[in-house]
Amino acid sequence: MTTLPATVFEKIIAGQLPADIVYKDDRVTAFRDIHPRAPTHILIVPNKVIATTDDIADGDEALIGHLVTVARDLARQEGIAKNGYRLIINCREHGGQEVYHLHIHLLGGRPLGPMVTDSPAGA
Ligand code: DGP
Repeated sequence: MTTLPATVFEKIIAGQLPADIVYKDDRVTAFRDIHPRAPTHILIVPNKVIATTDDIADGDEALIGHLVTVARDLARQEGIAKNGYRLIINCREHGGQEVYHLHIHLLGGRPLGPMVTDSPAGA
């Protein structure tokens, strides 16, 4: 069995790497993104390791729902719920995933523009 190296998010959850943590409970940790793309840019991550959305098990349904309700509550707390915001989960290479520990990006505080940048290759 191969043991994958711990990601930076595992280290943040374990308290081994500093981060601006805005919420934590026994299932979920949320902290501000180190390279914010919007006035509010928070990452909501499960405390247990799930590498990508493709690695979510059927038994994780309640946990994934919890990630979303935490995102909803943080959006209200940040004062961005009324104007709206965006939740993003990137998966693997084509999704642009950099850190292989499942996370939801909560982005808001300004108009966020088109969902995906158009490219000549098209959709
Ligand atoms: P993604 O591309 O979806 O895997 O996004 C990963 C995000 O994680 C990216 O926006 C930058 C953020 N990030 C990477 N390393 C760190 C870190 O050490 N601390 C914090 N707070 N965020 C990080």
